[in-house]
Amino acid sequence: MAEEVKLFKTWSTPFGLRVVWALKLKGIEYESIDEDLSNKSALLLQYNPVYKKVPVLVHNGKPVSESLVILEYIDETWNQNPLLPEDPFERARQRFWAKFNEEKLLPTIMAIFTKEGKDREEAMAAWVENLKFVEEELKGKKFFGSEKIGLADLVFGWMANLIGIFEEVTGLKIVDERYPLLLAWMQEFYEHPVIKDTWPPHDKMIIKWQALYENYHPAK
Ligand SMILES: N[C@@H](CCC(=O)N[C@@H](CS)C(=O)NCC(=O)O)C(=O)O
Repeated sequence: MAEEVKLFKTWSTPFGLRVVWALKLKGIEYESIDEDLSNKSALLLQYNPVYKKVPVLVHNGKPVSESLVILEYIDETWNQNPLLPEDPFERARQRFWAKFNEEKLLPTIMAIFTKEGKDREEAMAAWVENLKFVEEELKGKKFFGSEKIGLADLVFGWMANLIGIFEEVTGLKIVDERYPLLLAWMQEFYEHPVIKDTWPPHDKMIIKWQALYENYHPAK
């Protein structure tokens, strides 16, 4: 039976991009379905009734939700170009950094983007602390796993694009020269042959994030 692979996402979702990258790295053909989150389709609600979010991967009719779960599903289903290494300790490290991104980096960057005054300063201080750990982890490596893109790189991938967009919109310097290894990783990831043509249009992203920023920081 021919495989049927569908991906429900939006044009801009960083969580969906992770899945796009995993499928591309594995060379899996798929149909992309872009949702309008202000008017979610009946299929999205049927496939992801718990979270009602994108991405959802539907493989031969079976839906898988939550991007980290989807990445592991893809890796277990299609063995070529593994996202996770063989060694259990190295696998644990990749998962650790993925969890660190979700639990430490994402909430902090969103606080920097949405808050003002003391709350923003506290978020910035937490961000700087977190980046020190990332910088340390990247010592002597091109990617988190070493020479090849792996699961943790896909999870951190949003930084390669969104940090620049956030800097443009907020006027803040979010990743500075104190983190040369992270900056080099961002560049390497952004320009990777499998990744470089997948970024959403820059102008459209600026408009989207500018509008969100103005919602959080209305002119006084
Ligand atoms: N933890 C989820 C997060 C996914 C997520 O937040 N998706 C957003 C788009 S970027 C969404 O679908 N939001 C719709 C909503 O919150 O109603 C994952 O990793 O897949």
